[in-house]
Amino acid sequence: PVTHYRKDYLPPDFLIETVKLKFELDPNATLVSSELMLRRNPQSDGLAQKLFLNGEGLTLKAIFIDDEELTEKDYDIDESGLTLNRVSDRFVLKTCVEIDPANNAALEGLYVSGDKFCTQCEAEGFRKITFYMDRPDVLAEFFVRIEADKTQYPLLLSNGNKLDSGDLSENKHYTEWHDPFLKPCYLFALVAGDLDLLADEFVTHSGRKIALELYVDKGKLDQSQFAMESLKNAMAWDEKRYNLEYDLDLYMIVAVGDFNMGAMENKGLNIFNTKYVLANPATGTDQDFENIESVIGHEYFHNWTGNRVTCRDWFQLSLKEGLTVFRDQQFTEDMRSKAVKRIDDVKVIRSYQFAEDAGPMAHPIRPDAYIEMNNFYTVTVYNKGAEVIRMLHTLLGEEGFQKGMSLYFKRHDGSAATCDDFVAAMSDANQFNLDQFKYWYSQAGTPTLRVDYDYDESNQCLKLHFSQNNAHESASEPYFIPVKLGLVGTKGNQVSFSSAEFGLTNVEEGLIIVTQPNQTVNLEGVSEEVIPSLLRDFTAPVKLDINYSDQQLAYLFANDGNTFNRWDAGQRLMQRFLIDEEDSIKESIAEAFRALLNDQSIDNAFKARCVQIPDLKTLFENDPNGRIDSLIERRKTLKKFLGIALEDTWSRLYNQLHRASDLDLDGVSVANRALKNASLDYMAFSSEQHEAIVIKQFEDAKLMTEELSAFSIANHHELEVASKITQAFYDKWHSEPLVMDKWLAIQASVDSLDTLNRIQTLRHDRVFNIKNPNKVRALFSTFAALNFSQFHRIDGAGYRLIAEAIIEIDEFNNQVAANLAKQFSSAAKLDDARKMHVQQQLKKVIDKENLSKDVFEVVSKTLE
Ligand code: BAL
Ligand code: ZN
Repeated sequence: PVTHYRKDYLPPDFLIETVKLKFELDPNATLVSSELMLRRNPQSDGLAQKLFLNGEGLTLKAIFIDDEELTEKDYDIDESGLTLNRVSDRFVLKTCVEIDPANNAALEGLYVSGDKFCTQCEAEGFRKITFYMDRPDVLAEFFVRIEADKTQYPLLLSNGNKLDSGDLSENKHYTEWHDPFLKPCYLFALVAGDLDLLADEFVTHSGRKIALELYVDKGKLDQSQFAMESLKNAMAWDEKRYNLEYDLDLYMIVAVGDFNMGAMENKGLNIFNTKYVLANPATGTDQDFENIESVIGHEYFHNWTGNRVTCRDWFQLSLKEGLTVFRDQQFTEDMRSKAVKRIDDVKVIRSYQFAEDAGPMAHPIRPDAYIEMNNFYTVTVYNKGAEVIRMLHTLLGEEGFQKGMSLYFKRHDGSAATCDDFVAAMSDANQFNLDQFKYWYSQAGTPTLRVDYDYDESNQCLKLHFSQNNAHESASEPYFIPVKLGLVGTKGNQVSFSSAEFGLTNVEEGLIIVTQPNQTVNLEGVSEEVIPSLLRDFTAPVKLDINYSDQQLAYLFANDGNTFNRWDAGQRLMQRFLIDEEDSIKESIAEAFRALLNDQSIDNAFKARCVQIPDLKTLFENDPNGRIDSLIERRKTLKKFLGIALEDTWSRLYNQLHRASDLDLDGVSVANRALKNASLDYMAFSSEQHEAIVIKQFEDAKLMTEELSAFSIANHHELEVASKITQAFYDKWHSEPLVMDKWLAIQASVDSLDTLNRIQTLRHDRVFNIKNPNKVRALFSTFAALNFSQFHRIDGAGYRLIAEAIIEIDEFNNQVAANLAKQFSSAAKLDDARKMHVQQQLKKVIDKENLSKDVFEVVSKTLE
């Protein structure tokens, strides 16, 4: 396989001014006619005599240049595309190709899902539709005509505005579309089918009326209202916070059941995985609603950060993804609880991104090389990318950040830009030197920020000694690290401080910047002995290493004025038991929980986060020795201990918060349910009545959050009633695919020796379909990611299950197979016995005939 390097970027030799596409849709034999107006790129060296166009799996039917049919000597075709052997400065290329969407199980390009046609072109799927310069820096104006059978496909959609439609002979019809905004081909979309429509309208701040159309499978309209509300909220939010208005007159979203990603921001025609559209209170959990709001927002926000300004090349993916994730995080923070959202986002960084940064696929947020671009749609590019943007926001403030955004759009609207362009706009708009900051873009790995401190009472000075340690080989330069901090006094008070160096005068919270490998920061005017509360709100994606005593941690958990750090202190306290094996500390944890849970002034959503024990992925990542068996055992021990020690508290909370009739989806109700169900989970270790309570909650449930919690607790605690509940859930929901995904996922995550057998049975159930990515993720990815004990079984059977699934899936869907292969990324940290099993299984994978480059890239790096 070929490796592509960022340093090799060259501008395209030709540009495409306009694209005219005609689709004659047929599941097995769709004809795609294309007419490209090409001209030499004035920014190229002007010497190219040949032109290469990407094209894969296309059967060429006709080819013309300037209306003259080409002969075989005029062009060459191989498995990657078409080379035109003699080109002039300006010409029109016409091609007609045939493709087979019904047999496209890779779900990339044009494919059939259910009985509709849809597309997915990012990153490089357009080349499976027609011959084209499939690269994001070629921006063109698209005209699209779609023809299809009128009965089967009454709806024919593409990007932009509908220009025309009408009937044709043989019961066919057509529509014609024009997208006035120049776009790269990865944003092209087409949908054809027979769908239900939820229509609405949004009036922009300048008074323009935008038609909103949400298309779902027949019969699913009762699950589509929340997505529409989310869209309108997102449109209003982007105007208010970023002053960004929608540009076309029509915004369409189509939900499809077979989709590799979560959703796709195609201009004016988003295509969504049903998982991020469909939900009503009976079918979707509180978490589902939050996810839908966030993904609808994310794709909408791409209209500016991604579509109006796109990426010059795929190495710049974080330019649009890091920024848009940051924007969707802000949206959720503004719509819901800021502190709780921050906790949830940091958990993703700590459990998934830190692990990726420490594993074989580690890469900077702007990668330098790839074999298969699809492998780089990662938590690093997306979520660490968002952390890097958040640091800019922290450093420049809301106003400075918005000034930077305005300059970025002023400079780059309608074009393809780089990460450097973005940072330059931020820097220039604020006259803020970001040269050192840019190492966040070029270096991989998670830095550790070590802090020691001493207090000089006579001078009222607190000295903070920082040292940065950047573990990854690519990270030789020190980072520019913003550290928000406060000081907690002995009476739970926030103690003020000053710093001449950082322009802070008598503040209770302030921002300092660590730039040196070793650096001392003096805080003056500190009137008493304090505990420093550092990296508040996780102002940088680093591991903070500070040597608090157990008492200090418990104290911060009870008293830190920053909600995020308060939660973090609780997590650190639990790790003293889980990783450091301090047995005696479990009493203090129970005490701290009791105080927290009895405090009426604290929000229940926050309480629910605090009582969650760190997950095994995070613990494994944090444990220098990666002791799987000990971590699993100690986590179980702690949970059971807390269940029993706080028995009365859990059951009091459960009874207080349990309101069978409470169907509301507002923040308080969601928070109450989260804490109530966490309580029930703990109660299952003690209360004699817990089984009866679980059954009652399951039977009475009107909300999926309630029903699923009961189902999950019954399974995870292996209650006697578990199999009955599992069957009842199935009987009720077997015809709702998204609910069946939950049914599969919970069973796959049960820590029981029987789970492997269960998975073997489930994969033959009629609700399972290995060609559907949601099903694969529900059963196999959940098992590998969340069922630590069974995936890492010492006999290697968990690894075998996943390796065999990878081999099977790679036959038809390389992306899904490669994502599953990433589940082995912790291999290097495993003990010898497990490592040997992983290697054995991965060797089987790499020896597979016709292994995709997607899986090859992941597995070969893991085996290195
Ligand atoms: N651009 C791929 C899907 C997303 O990040 O929105
Ligand atoms: Zn995105």
